[in-house]
Amino acid sequence: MEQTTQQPARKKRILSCIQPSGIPTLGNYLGALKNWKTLADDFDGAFAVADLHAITVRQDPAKFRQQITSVLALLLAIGLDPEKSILFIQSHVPAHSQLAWVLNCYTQFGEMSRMTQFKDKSQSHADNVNVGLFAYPVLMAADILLYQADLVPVGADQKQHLEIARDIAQRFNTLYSPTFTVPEPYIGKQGARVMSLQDPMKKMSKSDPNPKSFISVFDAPEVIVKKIRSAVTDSEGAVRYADGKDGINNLMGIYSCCTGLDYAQIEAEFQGKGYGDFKAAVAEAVVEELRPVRERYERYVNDKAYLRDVAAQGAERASRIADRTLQKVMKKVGFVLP
Ligand code: AQP
Repeated sequence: MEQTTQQPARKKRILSCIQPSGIPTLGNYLGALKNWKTLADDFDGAFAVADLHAITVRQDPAKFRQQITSVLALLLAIGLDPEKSILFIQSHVPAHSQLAWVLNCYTQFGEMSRMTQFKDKSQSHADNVNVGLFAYPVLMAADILLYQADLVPVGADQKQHLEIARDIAQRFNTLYSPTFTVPEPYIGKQGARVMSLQDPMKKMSKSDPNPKSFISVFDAPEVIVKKIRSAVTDSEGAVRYADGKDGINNLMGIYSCCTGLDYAQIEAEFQGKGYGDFKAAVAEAVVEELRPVRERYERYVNDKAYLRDVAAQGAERASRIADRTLQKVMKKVGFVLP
């Protein structure tokens, strides 16, 4: 009797990146990193330290070098397994810059001009509105398309960029022949959008010049307590989720992410209590949430040899996939291959 061998279904590939533009914040952690371990279990995951993206804003070389290593150690500390997922540093895979150049020539100036992140960042970095900042979404498209990623986790702020990556992929596929997988957004378990502790209308950002506005994932417990104690609230004094109470809403969101309680349960817990008690509880929950990450991070960050091995192995695995895609692209465009 003839036997049919059933191939196991290929897991979908998911790609996610984080910029080493500072020390990652509680926002990066609750909004993205915390979910990456689950994604790595469910999908074929590739996770990158997006150092090329980070130089769209001026970086101090010595600090930048440290931040890159630090973010790689953090990927290990959140539980990603380098044997299972591909963990790599973007600049170690030259195909990212090469494909980005090619894709620049398949992207219209008008499309890029509509990107809201460019408009925002060119206001906040008015002294350095560089071409890299403008072309950032094209590099992001190259990141995604090189790996033929099926899925990309996106927060609200990155939706427009994923749309552009899809448009570029479709355009190229139509002009030549199917080359790129057209990526879909991955809308996972609602990741929190954490806001600045000093200006809760603005998102918490690792490059914010005011360190009181963010909690870094490596802040010591006493620093976390101090920063939450000085978080902006309002004069009402009641812990409830409502329009116009951005500071309290933000702290409730953080508390909810760390404890799993919903807003009604939080309101019940703090009924009749003041903001002092509430802030102390939020601080304690954040300290406990970040404690295991910080402890594991300390172990990895000091093991330079291991980090070098992880980066080298990751770059090799990533390059194998990325180079295959780049070769296809170069051939279709008409370059003479070496
Ligand atoms: N405040 C936030 N709340 C929830 N999620 C957030 N992310 C960033 N800030 C928040 C998510 O973290 C992932 C990695 O982000 P990134 O480093 O690639 O870039 P970013 O969004 O520009 O992060 P920052 O901290 O604001 O960096 P800078 O200050 O350099 O611009 C992404 O999934 C992002 O959505």
